Amino acid sequence: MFQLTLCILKPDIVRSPHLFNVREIITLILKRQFIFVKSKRLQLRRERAGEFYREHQEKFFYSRLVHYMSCGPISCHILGRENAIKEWRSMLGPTKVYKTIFEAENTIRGQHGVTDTRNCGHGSDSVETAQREINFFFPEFDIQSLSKYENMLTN
Ligand code: RTP
Ligand code: MG
Repeated sequence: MFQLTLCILKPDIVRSPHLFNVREIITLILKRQFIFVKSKRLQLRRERAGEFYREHQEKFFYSRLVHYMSCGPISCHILGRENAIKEWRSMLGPTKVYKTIFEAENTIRGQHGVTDTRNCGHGSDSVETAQREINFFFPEFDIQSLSKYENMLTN
């Protein structure tokens, strides 16, 4: 099933002198047959970062997560593809760094992740989350226009 998902490349991937990593990751995404539907680069305020990750507000890592996500520009993308949600998360790899060492060295987090928090990328985890997260960063985007992008792929 054709789906949209939200992809975020987190601050230490975007921040100079690592700009090359953004290009490298975008190339990898294109090679996996995703389309970039919309992209924007922005810097989150602390409150907005906290709101985005509010489901984690009781967790011990919430404060450092919010600090990290608001410490520099992030690169946000709506990606489209067959099973985009699962495929993008599988490209990202596991949240925990130690898991990438043994099971998923060849993933984006395996290659570029630094710690469990500074794990370089985000991907929506369900259709409902993808809708909410796309709307969070791209309120001007009409999610109902999804079929238009699907047609771009099939025609
Ligand atoms: P994401 O939401 O960013 O795509 O990551 P995820 O589903 O793989 O992981 P999730 O459990 O939703 O955690 C959200 C983000 O919180 C940071 N985190 N730090 N133990 C820690 O220090 C820890 N655990 C999670 C990561 O930045 C993670 O992506
Ligand atoms: Mg998550």
